[in-house]
Amino acid sequence: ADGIAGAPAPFDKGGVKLALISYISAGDFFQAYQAGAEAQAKALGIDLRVFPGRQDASEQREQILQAVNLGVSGIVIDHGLPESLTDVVQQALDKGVKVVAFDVNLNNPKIPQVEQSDHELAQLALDQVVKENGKSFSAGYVYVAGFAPLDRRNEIWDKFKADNSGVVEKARFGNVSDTTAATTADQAKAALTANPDIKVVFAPYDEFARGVKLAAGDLGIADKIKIYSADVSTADIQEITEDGSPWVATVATNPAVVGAVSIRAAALEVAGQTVPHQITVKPTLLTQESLRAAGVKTIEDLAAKVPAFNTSDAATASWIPQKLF
Ligand code: SR1
Repeated sequence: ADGIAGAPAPFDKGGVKLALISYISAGDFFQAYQAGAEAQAKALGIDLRVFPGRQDASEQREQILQAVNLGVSGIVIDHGLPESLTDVVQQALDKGVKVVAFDVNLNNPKIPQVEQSDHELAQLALDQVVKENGKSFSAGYVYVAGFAPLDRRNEIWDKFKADNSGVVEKARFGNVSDTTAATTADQAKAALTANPDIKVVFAPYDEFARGVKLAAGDLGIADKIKIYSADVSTADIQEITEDGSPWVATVATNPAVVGAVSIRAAALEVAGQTVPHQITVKPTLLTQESLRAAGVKTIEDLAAKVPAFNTSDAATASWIPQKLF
C-alpha cells in the first residue's frame, strides 16, 4: 500500500481501510456524492469499501457491523434513520472505529456531522421565490419527514409561511423511494389538478423537482407554475435551462465535494487530528436565468465558473491532497 510522505500515521504507511455506508444510492445526488468520496479516498491512498444503500434500515445496520468486522478504521454514514443506527454506531465507536455522519443526526459528540447548511439553502430558495412571485400565492410543497436535510429545510418553510400569511400551502405530497421522481410526478399530477391555483411549488430535493416538472409537462401547465428546488446535477441543469421549463431555480452544493469532505473528515479523525463537530458545505443559488446567461450546461461548467463547485475548505489539512476534479 502506498503511503503519503509527510502524512501522520497511519496515512504515512498507507493501507487505511474506510467504509462508506449509504441509506440511498439511487439518483444523481447520491451517485455524485459517492464519486466524490471515492476520488478523495483514492487521493489519500485509502481502501474505501462502498456499501450501497437501498433505503433499508436493517440492511444499513448490518452493513455497519460488517464494516467493523472487516477491520475498517473509519465509517462514513450517509443518510439513514437515527433510531435504527444509534446502537450499532456505538458498537463501532466502542471498538475504536471513527464515525462521520452526513445528513443523519447521530447526536453524539464523538461523531462529526456534515451538512449542506440546509437552513441557508432553504432560505436562499425562498428568497428567490419572493423575488419572483411576491409574498402572496398558493403553493405546493414536497416533503417527507424523517430525513435530516428535509427536516431542516422544512423548519425554514414553516417559518416562511408563519411570516407570510399570504402564502397558502394548498397541497403537500412527496415520497422517498427507489422511484422518487416518478412517484412524485403521480402525486403532483393529482395535487396540481385538484388545486389549479397553485403558482409556486417548493420541492427542496432535485428528485422531487424532477417529478413536479414531469407532472406539469403532462398536464400542459408548465407555463403556469414555478418550481424551486435543492441540488444540482448535469441532468438537472439540462432540465432547468430547456425552453419553457417551469424549474426556475435551485440551491445547491457540488455533491462530489460533499462526498470528498466527508472522507477527509473521516481521515482526519483516523489520524487523531481535530475535526469540528459541525462541518458545513455552503450552497449556492442557481437560477434558470443565470445558468442560461452563463451558458452553463454541466456540473463541470459550474465547477469552472463557481469556485464552491470545485472545492471546499472544510476538513482540510496540508497533507491531504485535494485536487479531485
Ligand atoms: C431524502 S434526502 C435528499 C437530500 O439529501 C441531500 O441532502 C440532498 O441535498 C437531497 O436533497
